[in-house]
Amino acid sequence: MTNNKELLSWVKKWEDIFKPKNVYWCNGSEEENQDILNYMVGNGSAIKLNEEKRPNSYYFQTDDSDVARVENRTFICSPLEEEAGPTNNWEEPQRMKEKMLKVFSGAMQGRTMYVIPFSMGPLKGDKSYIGIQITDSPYVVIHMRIMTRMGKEALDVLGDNGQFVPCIHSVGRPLKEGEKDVKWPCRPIEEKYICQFPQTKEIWSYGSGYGGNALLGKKCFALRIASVLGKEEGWLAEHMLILSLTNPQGEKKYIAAAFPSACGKTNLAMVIPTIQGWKVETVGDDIAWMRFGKDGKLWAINPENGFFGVVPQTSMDTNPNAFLSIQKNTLFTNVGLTPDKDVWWEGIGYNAPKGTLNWKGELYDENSDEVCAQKNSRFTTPLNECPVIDPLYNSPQGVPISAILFGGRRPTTIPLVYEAKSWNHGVMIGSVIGSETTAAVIGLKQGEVRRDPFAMKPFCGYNMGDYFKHWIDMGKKTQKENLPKIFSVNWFKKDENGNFLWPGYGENSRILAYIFDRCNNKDIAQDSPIGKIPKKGAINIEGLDVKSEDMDKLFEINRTLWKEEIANIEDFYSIFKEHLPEELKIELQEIKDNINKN
Ligand code: GTP
Ligand code: SPV
Ligand code: MN
Repeated sequence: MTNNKELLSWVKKWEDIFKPKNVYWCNGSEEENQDILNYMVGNGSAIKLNEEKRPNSYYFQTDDSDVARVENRTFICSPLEEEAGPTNNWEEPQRMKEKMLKVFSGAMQGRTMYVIPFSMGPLKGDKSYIGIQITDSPYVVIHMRIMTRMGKEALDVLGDNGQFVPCIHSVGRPLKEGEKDVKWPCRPIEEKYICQFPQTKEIWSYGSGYGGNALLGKKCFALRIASVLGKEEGWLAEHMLILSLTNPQGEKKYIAAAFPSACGKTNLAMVIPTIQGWKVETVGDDIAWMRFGKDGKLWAINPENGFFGVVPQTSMDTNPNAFLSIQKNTLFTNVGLTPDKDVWWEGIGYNAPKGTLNWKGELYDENSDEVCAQKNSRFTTPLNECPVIDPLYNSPQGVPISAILFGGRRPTTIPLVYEAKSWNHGVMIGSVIGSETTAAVIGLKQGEVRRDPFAMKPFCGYNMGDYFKHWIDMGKKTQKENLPKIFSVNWFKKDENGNFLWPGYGENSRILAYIFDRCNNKDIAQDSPIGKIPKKGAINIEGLDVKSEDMDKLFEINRTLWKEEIANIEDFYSIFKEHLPEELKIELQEIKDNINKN
């Protein structure tokens, strides 16, 4: 299997702590995958879906307490609290380790301890990193197999002397001799821990089996730990989708976009343009690792190998490419289950068949207020199931980025699209992304606007003020003309009645096309107090069903609201104290002066 001494002794150490029934090294083969699935079907924790309707697809239900990331149980354990900064929960590393070792001790009794070697990024890519996850959750194993390059090949890349990011995970439910397992073993919310140790680049996770809490390659490694690696090594680990856009003349550009959780990354990454002759292809839908190449351009890879996407409202109308990506070879968690063993959810495009069960396994009643599919229910499917996957999605060099977009759910104030005047102005725009909260996190009051800088508030492994500075510094690493242009977008502006002013989804391609042309320096933008906005007529609205007064509202810059916005940003900035870069204060002051001018 491996002769990597460090790895072997590390696995042995954890075996002694967890005291599992046995240890299993994952090779990533189809046979192994099938064995684990069969085992889960056998013990009732998975259901095989109808082979005719959803070939090779499986269904899972979690515990009520384990349906999304738990931000209040997520900790950045750096030696000093200041290193974690004001936007993270902090605990001293040694103290946290002592606490966790108590609950880790014997936590895998009666279970198998799986050892999962995986690569974030294409195998052997010079931008890729190897991780090893230890887990007692077979659900995690089959998900890691889709979401990462997992198994023997990753171990081969590691070799005898390679370094890996150690990822420790237990659901925290040891089984006594003869005790029957529950369907979804986990701990109550207040007993869960999702811990990152930035100094030693370790991850320890306890008590949850779901999503970013448990698939440790994703948010814990590819964002929280990688953001620290990026700061140390001079690159960027971001909560961004990556797409390519080809214009009717056949010219292609790559765009990255940061939107907070459940704010439209998967949808935009796979969007089908409504405007003639334009094409979008997908590189990634959640995470981008970006560094400057020898040519001075910013090159991005998607470190993941699959999609872990929000299910509700996914349909042939809203996101056909996502819908087509989940027809087969897909794992579904917390959606509805039909009597003929297919899946169903709100917004799938047809009514629930009689006898459909909701995500808790109870009979679904369409007249009741209770949802059928949990709001953060997810599909897990390989990247190569996507009908519009970009030919370069697996390229170790990645793709050159021409534009970076920042957005969130903003019912007021923020126009449909505007452009930063400079890199530093763009960094300011990213640093103050705001969004109405969504179901992707447990424990937040829904529908309130919170600041989520760079969509990284839950995912930055160090002081967010220093992270802003890192972005400013990245802008000095190359010539100005090589820097991507930066834009703010907002698909979620609402009218007085609370209805979206913009149809969104496929129609967002009209904004992408405008951005594409701006990247070619087309003279279609004009100055405004907050940045560059499209000149009248610059956005293609042919065949679009939006009233012209609504278009005006979408681009309105309301000075009263902007004054409130700036005051709110000043409050937000104040939490970073001396970690807030001077450059951002200057950028904010300039906008403030412009807004106050007349
Ligand atoms: P994470 O996986 O949590 O990081 O989320 P995400 O950013 O990938 O969000 P996703 O694309 O899954 O979208 C989340 C929700 O936003 C879904 O319910 C979508 O239907 C909805 N949504 C996406 N794009 C749009 C849009 O352009 N307009 C509107 N109104 N809703 C959208
Ligand atoms: C997010 O919350 O941004 C996600 C889902 O992409 S999870 O993997 O659970 O973090
Ligand atoms: Mn995400």
